Amino acid sequence: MPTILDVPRERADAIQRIATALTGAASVAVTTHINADGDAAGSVAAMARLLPRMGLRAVIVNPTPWPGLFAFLKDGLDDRTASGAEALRSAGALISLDVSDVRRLGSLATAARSLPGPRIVIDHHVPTDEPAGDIVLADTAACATGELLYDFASVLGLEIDLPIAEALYTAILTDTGGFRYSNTSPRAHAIASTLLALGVDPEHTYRRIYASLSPGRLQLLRDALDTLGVDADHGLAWVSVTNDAMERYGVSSDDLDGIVEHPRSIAGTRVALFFRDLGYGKVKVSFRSTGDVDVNALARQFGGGGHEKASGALVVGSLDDVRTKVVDAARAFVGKVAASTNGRPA
Ligand SMILES: [Mn+2]
Repeated sequence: MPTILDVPRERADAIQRIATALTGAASVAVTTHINADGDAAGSVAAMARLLPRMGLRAVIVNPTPWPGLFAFLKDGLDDRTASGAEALRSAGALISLDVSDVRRLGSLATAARSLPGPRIVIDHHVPTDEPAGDIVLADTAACATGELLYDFASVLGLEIDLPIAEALYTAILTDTGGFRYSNTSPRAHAIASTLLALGVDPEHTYRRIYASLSPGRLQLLRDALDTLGVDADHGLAWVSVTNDAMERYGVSSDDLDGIVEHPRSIAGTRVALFFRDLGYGKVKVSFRSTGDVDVNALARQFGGGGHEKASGALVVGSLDDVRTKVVDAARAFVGKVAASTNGRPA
């Protein structure tokens, strides 16, 4: 009898292709995008624990250091991130997780482009013109890359032990915004249910991820909220963080995760924006949609991208200039959405 946990045919076929490609690899480098979030870190940790169950050696080689918030997922894993591209080149195969574009591998992108061994991608973003590999399992219907890793284990008959279950639960929990966003599918809950049955402690996991804040993080949030801008007519809200704020409060870029949820939580917000001045003439912009606005298309106007409801872009300019430019573009963009009949800009 079919069940919700059955792996869709195209996914199962791609997983078999991946397993075949990995056969005989001396070691497998597992990587993800710069500034790994919970889905990225959870997926990398899960894959690094699943590969040995296939008789393969796994090394983690990320473009940026493992996020402190998710340190609990990495116990006992071999992290060669500090050796960078060199560690990548000495592996026989590469698996890029939660990455739709090779450029999201940051300092590892050049090495990743020219690896001789199989280059595999498992991802749930909107595909781009330069994926990080040629053997691809990609499905935007997956709530998180962690969902696709659950399918990977399931198709290949790999046992999910407690550390793997915790990694997958973290991936799904964080990418669905704590089971609140529209990607919270019946399947997301069904997988979470099996992970809880395997022993994941939901409250403990919640406290570790969402209730372990430093005072500095709240001080930084206070400063960010001080910059709140709202354009109620267009359903826009935004906040900004200056380049010295992280140092001033002794916080890391992990601590910026979730700040955009505050402007997003204002009634009537259709697009929330978060501007982070990187301090060298570039501003990182996060775009979040609450409903019918495709912010992936908006972010692409600035050379970025991601998902329809969550995207990002790196924009050259001062904080003030970038904010003005992006807010103006967002006004024009949501204006178009309101005027169209199908919820998408023409
Ligand atoms: Mn993801």
